[in-house]
Amino acid sequence: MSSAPRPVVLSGIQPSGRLTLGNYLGAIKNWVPLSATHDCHYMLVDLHAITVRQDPAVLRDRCLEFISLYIACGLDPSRNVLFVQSHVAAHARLSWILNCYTQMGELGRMTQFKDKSSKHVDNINAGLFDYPVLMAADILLYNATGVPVGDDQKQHLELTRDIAIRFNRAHGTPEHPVFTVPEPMIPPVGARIMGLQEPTAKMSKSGGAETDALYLLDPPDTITRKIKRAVTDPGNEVRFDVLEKPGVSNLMAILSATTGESFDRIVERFDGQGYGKLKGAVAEAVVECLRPVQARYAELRADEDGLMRVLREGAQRASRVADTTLMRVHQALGFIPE
Ligand code: ATP
Ligand code: LTN
Repeated sequence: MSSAPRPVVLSGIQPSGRLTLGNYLGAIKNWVPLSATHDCHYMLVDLHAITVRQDPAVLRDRCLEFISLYIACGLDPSRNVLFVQSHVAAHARLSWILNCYTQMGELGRMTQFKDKSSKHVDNINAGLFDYPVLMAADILLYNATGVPVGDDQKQHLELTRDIAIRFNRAHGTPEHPVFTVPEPMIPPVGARIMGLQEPTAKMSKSGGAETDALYLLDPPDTITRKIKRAVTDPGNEVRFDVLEKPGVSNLMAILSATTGESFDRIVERFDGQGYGKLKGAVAEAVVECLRPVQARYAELRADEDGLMRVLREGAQRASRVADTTLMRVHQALGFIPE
């Protein structure tokens, strides 16, 4: 009996620092349940990571750390295609083609480009500018219908959709589009976790102060200490108000995303109790949420041969889909078949 094709999702994270609670709550946590209903592809985007200088030995180690963490967070390699972007040549190949369908002005408007180029003034390279085109290639190669990401990636997703629609108009027909136009899948809570020291900027795995981010592999006492020292706001009332109370609102978002408790319930529970009690509860919730992940991580990271097997198999499965799309694009462009 043939069953209808399942919708496809694809997402990725740059191995450009240590994974944070923001990466987990905004992205990975939401990837896990999707394998029940979707064909899931999750990458380590190492080609994207080198838009900022990386130390080669650290990058290699980090990729193995990330893949272990993906699995430890619940991404079973038999139910999800887990792979490294640079292992699938079609990403770089499609990216070149899509460059010719993207305008300089579109890329210049990307807020991530503006942020990163102001942080890395001595290395504003063409790859940093072109980053969203490679991301569009990542997504379009797999015919992804949905892309589960945090809120900060919405603008890149909109550009991907524009590029796909433009290419389809030029080279497809309404009945036979070349590319599937993807939709963003952004979680309602935890979509943007902010820094603990700077709650008006997102918690980031690279570049921020050590105490600004909670890392997935931080020991429990470090997590507790960082949360206890998180910046809060004047007054002592626990209430969700991103403008007036960015620090407290961020702690509430972390608590809600880790325990499932609603904002109303949190306000009720901490009414008249002050920030100290809230911080204690947040610390406990984060430690409990990460405990099983950290335990499983240690076992997985110790088996490097096993991790390499997962990556090889993932690359083979991913290449089959990606190469088929690339050949369809070549045909649409009039390139002589290989
Ligand atoms: P970098 O600091 O190197 O730019 P990053 O921590 O912003 O990295 P990315 O690799 O750019 O992480 O993003 C990976 C995924 O994690 C994306 O889906 C992104 O939306 C999500 N994400 C990153 N930071 C946060 C955050 N603070 N809150 C929620 N989601 C986040
Ligand atoms: N740009 C993304 C990482 C990324 C990605 C992708 C996310 C690269 N390729 C494809 C989803 C789909 C970021 O989070 N900074």
